[in-house]
Amino acid sequence: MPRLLAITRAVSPGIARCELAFAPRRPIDHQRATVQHASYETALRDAGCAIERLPDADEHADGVFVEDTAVVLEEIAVITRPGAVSRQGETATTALALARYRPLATISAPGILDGGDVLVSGKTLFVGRSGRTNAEGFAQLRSIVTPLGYRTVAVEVRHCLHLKTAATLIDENLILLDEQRIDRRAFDDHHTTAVAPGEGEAANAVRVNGRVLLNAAAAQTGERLAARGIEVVMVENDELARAEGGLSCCSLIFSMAV
Ligand code: CIR
Repeated sequence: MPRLLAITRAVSPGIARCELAFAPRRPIDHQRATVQHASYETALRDAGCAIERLPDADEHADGVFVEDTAVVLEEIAVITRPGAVSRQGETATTALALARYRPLATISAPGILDGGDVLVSGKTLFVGRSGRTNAEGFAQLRSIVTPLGYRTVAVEVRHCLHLKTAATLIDENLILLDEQRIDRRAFDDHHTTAVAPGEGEAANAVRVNGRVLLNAAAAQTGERLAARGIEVVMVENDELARAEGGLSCCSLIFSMAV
């Protein structure tokens, strides 16, 4: 099994000033978010990841959501240009860290693209066209990855922040989906399985070394996946959920052995 690295970043004390697109602004308990984030890192370690924390970036309220700052493939890491202006400064430290593991490419203005919009399944990239990823960002990503043999498929995202807010690859060719927010027909050659009713937050999960880390608030979905033979680990994330962040948002996971 290749050694996996998970890049993370501590929760900023300014997290309550985060960007929000769909969720109402509510208080966020920094201490509680930090404890839940530490449990998340432990779950990643238990699943076989080494953890590398980026330097603290307290000035970036959303800095914990490192997923949005890059798209890491086997051959290359694409440093994004986040769609929220307040987040664009987050990418510098991600680029420094990733340069040790991959050649880098970058998305540049007027393109915007958030990593949360890019769902990678083998040699296919499903790319959300959301409030954070525009046509130019999509076109730049496509021109970077097409020569590497990847197919890019644009997916309309209107009812949630990012594509992966409501869709996760949880097994080979199988996507866990909140059908209220993302149309399953977007995933042409893939199978899909829906989250349990009322458990939309479960659709943002993390697949790592054959396990699926799932939002602890989604017990029924957990049972459904376990019944399919999938190893499920429940992880609490309700505090960062107030910042519209799910489990996948808090890491960039990739193989070090390239
Ligand atoms: C934002 O609006 O950018 C943050 N408050 C949440 C980002 C969550 N990231 C993700 O879904 N990949």
